[in-house]
Amino acid sequence: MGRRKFRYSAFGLLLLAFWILGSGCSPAGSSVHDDPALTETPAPQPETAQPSDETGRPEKPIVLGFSQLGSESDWRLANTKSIQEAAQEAGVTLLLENAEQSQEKQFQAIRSFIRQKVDVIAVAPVIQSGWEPILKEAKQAGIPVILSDRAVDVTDTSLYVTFIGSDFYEEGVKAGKYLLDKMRDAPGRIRIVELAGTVGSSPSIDRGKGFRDTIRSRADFAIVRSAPADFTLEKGKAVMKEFLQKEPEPPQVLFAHNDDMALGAIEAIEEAGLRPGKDIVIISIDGTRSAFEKMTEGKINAVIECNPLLGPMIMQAAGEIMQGHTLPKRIVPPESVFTEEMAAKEVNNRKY
Ligand code: GZL
Repeated sequence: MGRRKFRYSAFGLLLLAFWILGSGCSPAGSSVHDDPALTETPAPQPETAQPSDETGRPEKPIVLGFSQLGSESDWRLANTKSIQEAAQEAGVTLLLENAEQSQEKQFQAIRSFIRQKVDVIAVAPVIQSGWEPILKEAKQAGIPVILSDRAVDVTDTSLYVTFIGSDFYEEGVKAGKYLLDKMRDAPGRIRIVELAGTVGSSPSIDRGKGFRDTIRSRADFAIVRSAPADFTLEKGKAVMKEFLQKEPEPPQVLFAHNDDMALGAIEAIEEAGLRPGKDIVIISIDGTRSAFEKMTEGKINAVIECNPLLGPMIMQAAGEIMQGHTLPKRIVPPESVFTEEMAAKEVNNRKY
Protein backbone atom coordinates (compact mmCIF):
# COMPACT_ATOMS: atom_id res chain seq x y z
CA MET A 1 0.00 0.00 0.00
CA GLY A 2 1.31 3.44 -0.88
CA ARG A 3 1.87 6.21 1.62
CA ARG A 4 -1.32 7.84 2.97
CA LYS A 5 -1.89 11.54 3.59
CA PHE A 6 -3.47 12.43 6.92
CA ARG A 7 -3.57 15.96 8.28
CA TYR A 8 -3.59 15.88 12.08
CA SER A 9 -5.61 18.93 13.06
CA ALA A 10 -4.21 20.67 16.12
CA PHE A 11 -7.80 20.91 17.30
CA GLY A 12 -8.27 17.20 16.92
CA LEU A 13 -5.06 16.37 18.81
CA LEU A 14 -5.92 18.75 21.63
CA LEU A 15 -9.47 17.50 21.90
CA LEU A 16 -8.43 13.84 21.76
CA ALA A 17 -5.85 14.42 24.48
CA PHE A 18 -8.53 16.17 26.56
CA TRP A 19 -11.03 13.37 26.02
CA ILE A 20 -8.50 10.67 26.86
CA LEU A 21 -7.61 12.48 30.09
CA GLY A 22 -11.25 13.18 30.82
CA SER A 23 -12.36 9.65 30.14
CA GLY A 24 -11.27 8.49 33.58
CA CYS A 25 -14.92 8.10 34.49
CA SER A 26 -16.06 4.51 34.62
CA PRO A 27 -19.61 4.73 33.35
CA ALA A 28 -22.04 2.28 34.88
CA GLY A 29 -25.40 1.49 33.40
CA SER A 30 -25.87 -0.87 30.50
CA SER A 31 -23.93 -4.13 30.14
CA VAL A 32 -21.48 -2.68 27.66
CA HIS A 33 -20.47 -0.11 30.32
CA ASP A 34 -20.04 -2.78 32.97
CA ASP A 35 -17.66 -4.71 30.76
CA PRO A 36 -14.45 -5.16 32.81
CA ALA A 37 -12.50 -5.36 29.56
CA LEU A 38 -12.98 -1.64 28.85
CA THR A 39 -9.29 -0.93 29.26
CA GLU A 40 -6.56 0.31 26.95
CA THR A 41 -5.94 -2.14 24.13
CA PRO A 42 -3.63 -1.75 21.15
CA ALA A 43 -5.53 -1.05 17.95
CA PRO A 44 -5.61 -4.19 15.76
CA GLN A 45 -2.84 -3.55 13.29
CA PRO A 46 -4.04 -2.99 9.70
CA GLU A 47 -2.16 -5.55 7.60
CA THR A 48 0.76 -3.14 7.66
CA ALA A 49 0.81 0.09 9.70
CA GLN A 50 0.80 2.76 7.00
CA PRO A 51 4.15 4.20 5.98
CA SER A 52 4.34 7.84 7.00
CA ASP A 53 6.38 10.86 6.00
CA GLU A 54 8.94 12.62 8.20
CA THR A 55 6.07 14.35 10.10
CA GLY A 56 4.52 10.99 11.00
CA ARG A 57 1.68 11.57 8.56
CA PRO A 58 0.46 8.65 6.39
CA GLU A 59 1.11 9.41 2.75
CA LYS A 60 -2.13 8.24 1.05
CA PRO A 61 -5.62 9.41 2.19
CA ILE A 62 -7.15 7.09 4.75
CA VAL A 63 -10.39 5.56 3.47
CA LEU A 64 -13.00 5.51 6.24
CA GLY A 65 -16.32 3.70 5.80
CA PHE A 66 -18.93 5.24 8.12
CA SER A 67 -22.32 3.63 8.79
CA GLN A 68 -24.52 6.41 10.14
CA LEU A 69 -27.73 5.17 11.80
CA GLY A 70 -30.14 7.76 10.40
CA SER A 71 -31.23 11.40 10.19
CA GLU A 72 -33.95 11.33 12.89
CA SER A 73 -33.00 14.44 14.87
CA ASP A 74 -31.14 17.76 14.87
CA TRP A 75 -28.50 16.03 16.96
CA ARG A 76 -27.98 13.40 14.25
CA LEU A 77 -27.78 15.99 11.48
CA ALA A 78 -25.13 17.88 13.47
CA ASN A 79 -23.27 14.63 14.10
CA THR A 80 -23.20 13.77 10.39
CA LYS A 81 -22.10 17.30 9.48
CA SER A 82 -19.30 17.15 12.04
CA ILE A 83 -18.04 13.86 10.59
CA GLN A 84 -18.16 15.15 6.99
CA GLU A 85 -16.38 18.41 7.86
CA ALA A 86 -13.74 16.66 9.96
CA ALA A 87 -13.02 14.16 7.17
CA GLN A 88 -12.57 17.05 4.75
CA GLU A 89 -10.26 18.86 7.18
CA ALA A 90 -8.22 15.72 7.87
CA GLY A 91 -7.91 14.71 4.20
CA VAL A 92 -9.75 11.44 4.92
CA THR A 93 -11.74 9.83 2.10
CA LEU A 94 -15.17 9.32 3.72
CA LEU A 95 -17.69 6.75 2.47
CA LEU A 96 -20.83 7.59 4.49
CA GLU A 97 -23.94 5.41 4.32
CA ASN A 98 -27.18 6.51 6.05
CA ALA A 99 -29.15 3.49 7.32
CA GLU A 100 -32.32 5.47 8.18
CA GLN A 101 -32.67 3.57 11.51
CA SER A 102 -32.32 0.11 9.93
CA GLN A 103 -29.76 -2.20 11.56
CA GLU A 104 -29.93 -4.49 8.51
CA LYS A 105 -28.90 -1.58 6.29
CA GLN A 106 -25.99 -0.94 8.64
CA PHE A 107 -24.88 -4.53 8.23
CA GLN A 108 -25.14 -4.16 4.42
CA ALA A 109 -23.08 -0.97 4.53
CA ILE A 110 -20.36 -2.61 6.63
CA ARG A 111 -20.19 -5.60 4.26
CA SER A 112 -19.83 -3.16 1.37
CA PHE A 113 -16.97 -1.39 3.19
CA ILE A 114 -15.28 -4.78 3.71
CA ARG A 115 -15.64 -5.60 0.00
CA GLN A 116 -14.12 -2.20 -0.82
CA LYS A 117 -11.24 -2.96 1.58
CA VAL A 118 -11.52 0.39 3.41
CA ASP A 119 -8.81 1.17 5.95
CA VAL A 120 -11.11 1.79 8.93
CA ILE A 121 -14.82 1.27 9.61
CA ALA A 122 -16.81 3.49 11.96
CA VAL A 123 -20.41 2.79 12.97
CA ALA A 124 -23.09 4.52 15.04
CA PRO A 125 -25.10 1.44 16.08
CA VAL A 126 -28.85 2.09 15.95
CA ILE A 127 -29.48 -0.49 18.69
CA GLN A 128 -27.14 -2.25 21.13
CA SER A 129 -27.79 -5.90 20.31
CA GLY A 130 -26.91 -8.15 17.36
CA TRP A 131 -23.48 -6.76 16.45
CA GLU A 132 -21.16 -9.70 17.23
CA PRO A 133 -21.37 -11.46 13.78
CA ILE A 134 -20.79 -8.39 11.59
CA LEU A 135 -17.97 -7.12 13.81
CA LYS A 136 -16.36 -10.55 13.53
CA GLU A 137 -16.54 -10.25 9.71
CA ALA A 138 -14.71 -6.91 9.92
CA LYS A 139 -12.11 -8.39 12.26
CA GLN A 140 -11.57 -11.38 9.97
CA ALA A 141 -11.04 -8.91 7.11
CA GLY A 142 -8.39 -7.16 9.23
CA ILE A 143 -10.34 -3.87 9.26
CA PRO A 144 -10.37 -2.00 12.61
CA VAL A 145 -13.74 -0.66 13.83
CA ILE A 146 -14.51 2.54 15.74
CA LEU A 147 -17.86 2.80 17.58
CA SER A 148 -19.29 6.30 17.23
CA ASP A 149 -21.98 7.78 19.47
CA ARG A 150 -23.75 4.63 20.69
CA ALA A 151 -22.56 1.39 22.29
CA VAL A 152 -22.90 -2.27 21.33
CA ASP A 153 -23.57 -5.22 23.60
CA VAL A 154 -20.68 -7.61 22.85
CA THR A 155 -18.72 -9.90 25.16
CA ASP A 156 -15.58 -9.70 23.03
CA THR A 157 -14.51 -6.04 23.20
CA SER A 158 -11.56 -6.76 20.91
CA LEU A 159 -14.15 -6.52 18.11
CA TYR A 160 -13.80 -2.74 18.20
CA VAL A 161 -10.83 -0.47 18.86
CA THR A 162 -12.59 2.32 20.76
CA PHE A 163 -16.06 3.67 21.58
CA ILE A 164 -16.23 7.45 21.15
CA GLY A 165 -19.49 8.68 22.63
CA SER A 166 -21.31 10.16 25.60
CA ASP A 167 -21.96 8.52 28.93
CA PHE A 168 -25.74 8.21 28.60
CA TYR A 169 -26.17 6.78 32.07
CA GLU A 170 -24.53 9.91 33.49
CA GLU A 171 -26.82 12.07 31.35
CA GLY A 172 -29.81 10.32 32.97
CA VAL A 173 -28.28 10.88 36.40
CA LYS A 174 -27.85 14.60 35.65
CA ALA A 175 -31.51 14.83 34.60
CA GLY A 176 -32.57 13.11 37.82
CA LYS A 177 -30.38 15.34 39.96
CA TYR A 178 -31.85 18.45 38.34
CA LEU A 179 -35.38 17.21 39.08
CA LEU A 180 -34.56 16.36 42.72
CA ASP A 181 -33.31 19.90 43.13
CA LYS A 182 -36.13 21.56 41.19
CA MET A 183 -38.84 19.70 43.15
CA ARG A 184 -37.03 19.77 46.49
CA ASP A 185 -39.83 21.67 48.20
CA ALA A 186 -42.74 20.48 46.02
CA PRO A 187 -45.47 18.65 47.96
CA GLY A 188 -45.50 14.85 47.40
CA ARG A 189 -46.61 12.57 44.62
CA ILE A 190 -44.84 14.08 41.66
CA ARG A 191 -46.19 12.39 38.55
CA ILE A 192 -43.64 12.07 35.76
CA VAL A 193 -44.09 11.03 32.12
CA GLU A 194 -41.15 9.88 30.02
CA LEU A 195 -40.61 10.06 26.25
CA ALA A 196 -38.01 7.36 25.62
CA GLY A 197 -35.74 7.10 22.58
CA THR A 198 -35.37 4.24 20.12
CA VAL A 199 -36.16 0.92 21.83
CA GLY A 200 -32.95 -1.05 22.43
CA SER A 201 -30.60 1.89 21.79
CA SER A 202 -27.88 2.56 24.35
CA PRO A 203 -28.89 6.21 24.93
CA SER A 204 -32.47 5.22 25.65
CA ILE A 205 -31.56 2.28 27.91
CA ASP A 206 -28.91 4.15 29.86
CA ARG A 207 -30.63 7.55 30.16
CA GLY A 208 -33.72 5.83 31.51
CA LYS A 209 -31.67 3.78 33.98
CA GLY A 210 -29.57 6.72 35.18
CA PHE A 211 -32.71 8.82 35.72
CA ARG A 212 -34.53 6.07 37.64
CA ASP A 213 -31.53 5.21 39.81
CA THR A 214 -31.25 8.89 40.77
CA ILE A 215 -34.88 9.75 41.58
CA ARG A 216 -35.38 6.52 43.55
CA SER A 217 -34.43 8.44 46.70
CA ARG A 218 -37.80 10.27 46.50
CA ALA A 219 -40.55 7.71 47.17
CA ASP A 220 -43.15 10.29 46.10
CA PHE A 221 -41.72 10.57 42.56
CA ALA A 222 -43.65 8.29 40.19
CA ILE A 223 -43.09 7.67 36.47
CA VAL A 224 -46.76 7.19 35.62
CA ARG A 225 -46.27 6.77 31.85
CA SER A 226 -43.30 5.93 29.66
CA ALA A 227 -43.31 5.18 25.94
CA PRO A 228 -40.80 5.22 23.07
CA ALA A 229 -41.03 8.09 20.56
CA ASP A 230 -37.92 7.19 18.54
CA PHE A 231 -36.07 10.49 19.13
CA THR A 232 -38.30 12.31 16.59
CA LEU A 233 -40.37 15.48 16.96
CA GLU A 234 -43.42 13.97 15.29
CA LYS A 235 -43.55 10.92 17.54
CA GLY A 236 -42.76 13.00 20.60
CA LYS A 237 -45.84 15.14 19.88
CA ALA A 238 -48.09 12.14 19.18
CA VAL A 239 -47.06 10.21 22.31
CA MET A 240 -47.29 13.27 24.58
CA LYS A 241 -50.80 13.94 23.21
CA GLU A 242 -51.74 10.38 24.16
CA PHE A 243 -50.28 10.80 27.65
CA LEU A 244 -52.37 13.95 28.20
CA GLN A 245 -55.52 12.26 26.93
CA LYS A 246 -55.06 9.13 29.05
CA GLU A 247 -53.91 10.68 32.32
CA PRO A 248 -56.77 11.74 34.65
CA GLU A 249 -54.85 14.96 35.24
CA PRO A 250 -51.73 16.47 33.64
CA PRO A 251 -48.35 15.20 34.90
CA GLN A 252 -46.11 17.68 36.73
CA VAL A 253 -42.94 16.58 34.88
CA LEU A 254 -41.85 15.44 31.40
CA PHE A 255 -38.46 13.72 31.01
CA ALA A 256 -37.64 13.55 27.28
CA HIS A 257 -34.62 11.50 26.13
CA ASN A 258 -33.88 14.11 23.46
CA ASP A 259 -34.73 17.66 22.38
CA ASP A 260 -36.70 16.74 19.25
CA MET A 261 -39.21 14.73 21.29
CA ALA A 262 -39.37 17.55 23.87
CA LEU A 263 -40.12 20.07 21.10
CA GLY A 264 -42.92 17.85 19.80
CA ALA A 265 -44.28 17.43 23.32
CA ILE A 266 -44.34 21.22 23.78
CA GLU A 267 -46.67 21.49 20.79
CA ALA A 268 -48.99 18.84 22.30
CA ILE A 269 -48.92 20.51 25.73
CA GLU A 270 -49.83 23.91 24.28
CA GLU A 271 -52.59 22.42 22.11
CA ALA A 272 -54.01 20.99 25.35
CA GLY A 273 -54.12 24.52 26.78
CA LEU A 274 -51.27 23.94 29.25
CA ARG A 275 -48.05 25.92 29.78
CA PRO A 276 -44.83 23.92 29.07
CA GLY A 277 -42.11 24.75 31.58
CA LYS A 278 -44.67 26.00 34.07
CA ASP A 279 -47.62 23.58 34.38
CA ILE A 280 -45.30 20.77 33.31
CA VAL A 281 -41.56 20.90 34.14
CA ILE A 282 -39.62 19.73 31.08
CA ILE A 283 -36.16 18.18 31.19
CA SER A 284 -34.50 17.22 27.91
CA ILE A 285 -31.18 15.91 26.62
CA ASP A 286 -28.97 16.98 23.67
CA GLY A 287 -28.56 20.77 23.84
CA THR A 288 -29.66 21.86 20.36
CA ARG A 289 -30.14 25.53 19.57
CA SER A 290 -33.90 24.94 19.18
CA ALA A 291 -34.10 23.59 22.72
CA PHE A 292 -32.12 26.55 24.02
CA GLU A 293 -34.54 28.92 22.26
CA LYS A 294 -37.44 27.19 24.04
CA MET A 295 -35.53 27.51 27.32
CA THR A 296 -35.19 31.28 26.79
CA GLU A 297 -39.00 31.31 26.40
CA GLY A 298 -39.34 29.35 29.67
CA LYS A 299 -40.84 26.33 27.88
CA ILE A 300 -38.03 23.91 28.74
CA ASN A 301 -36.52 24.04 32.24
CA ALA A 302 -33.25 22.16 31.78
CA VAL A 303 -31.22 20.61 28.97
CA ILE A 304 -28.51 18.01 29.60
CA GLU A 305 -25.85 18.42 26.94
CA CYS A 306 -24.99 15.48 24.67
CA ASN A 307 -22.15 16.39 22.32
CA PRO A 308 -22.71 15.43 18.62
CA LEU A 309 -19.49 17.06 17.38
CA LEU A 310 -17.56 13.78 17.32
CA GLY A 311 -16.05 14.22 13.84
CA PRO A 312 -12.59 15.50 14.83
CA MET A 313 -12.14 12.69 17.36
CA ILE A 314 -13.20 10.00 14.91
CA MET A 315 -10.76 11.24 12.28
CA GLN A 316 -8.02 11.57 14.90
CA ALA A 317 -8.67 8.02 16.09
CA ALA A 318 -8.57 6.71 12.50
CA GLY A 319 -5.22 8.41 12.01
CA GLU A 320 -3.86 6.95 15.25
CA ILE A 321 -5.01 3.48 14.24
CA MET A 322 -3.33 3.77 10.85
CA GLN A 323 -0.13 4.78 12.63
CA GLY A 324 -0.39 1.63 14.74
CA HIS A 325 -0.91 3.62 17.95
CA THR A 326 -2.80 2.42 21.06
CA LEU A 327 -6.16 4.05 21.83
CA PRO A 328 -8.26 4.04 25.02
CA LYS A 329 -11.23 1.66 24.81
CA ARG A 330 -13.59 4.48 25.80
CA ILE A 331 -13.47 8.18 24.88
CA VAL A 332 -16.17 10.34 26.53
CA PRO A 333 -16.80 13.92 25.35
CA PRO A 334 -17.07 16.77 27.87
CA GLU A 335 -20.71 17.78 28.49
CA SER A 336 -22.61 20.26 30.69
CA VAL A 337 -26.05 20.89 32.16
CA PHE A 338 -27.93 24.05 31.15
CA THR A 339 -30.95 25.49 32.97
CA GLU A 340 -33.44 28.10 31.83
CA GLU A 341 -31.61 30.73 33.89
CA MET A 342 -28.46 30.12 31.78
CA ALA A 343 -30.17 29.83 28.38
CA ALA A 344 -30.09 33.45 27.21
CA LYS A 345 -26.32 33.67 27.75
CA GLU A 346 -25.59 30.34 26.00
CA VAL A 347 -28.11 30.15 23.13
CA ASN A 348 -25.93 32.03 20.63
CA ASN A 349 -22.96 29.80 21.41
CA ARG A 350 -24.74 26.68 20.26
CA LYS A 351 -23.04 25.12 17.25
CA TYR A 352 -25.94 22.80 16.40
C1 GZL B 1 -27.06 10.37 21.59
C2 GZL B 1 -27.69 10.06 20.25
C3 GZL B 1 -29.15 10.30 20.31
C4 GZL B 1 -29.52 11.76 20.57
C5 GZL B 1 -30.74 11.89 19.72
O1 GZL B 1 -25.67 10.24 21.50
O2 GZL B 1 -27.45 8.72 19.87
O3 GZL B 1 -29.71 9.96 19.04
O4 GZL B 1 -29.75 12.06 21.91
C6 GZL B 1 -30.32 11.14 18.49
O5 GZL B 1 -31.12 13.21 19.42
O6 GZL B 1 -31.37 10.88 17.66
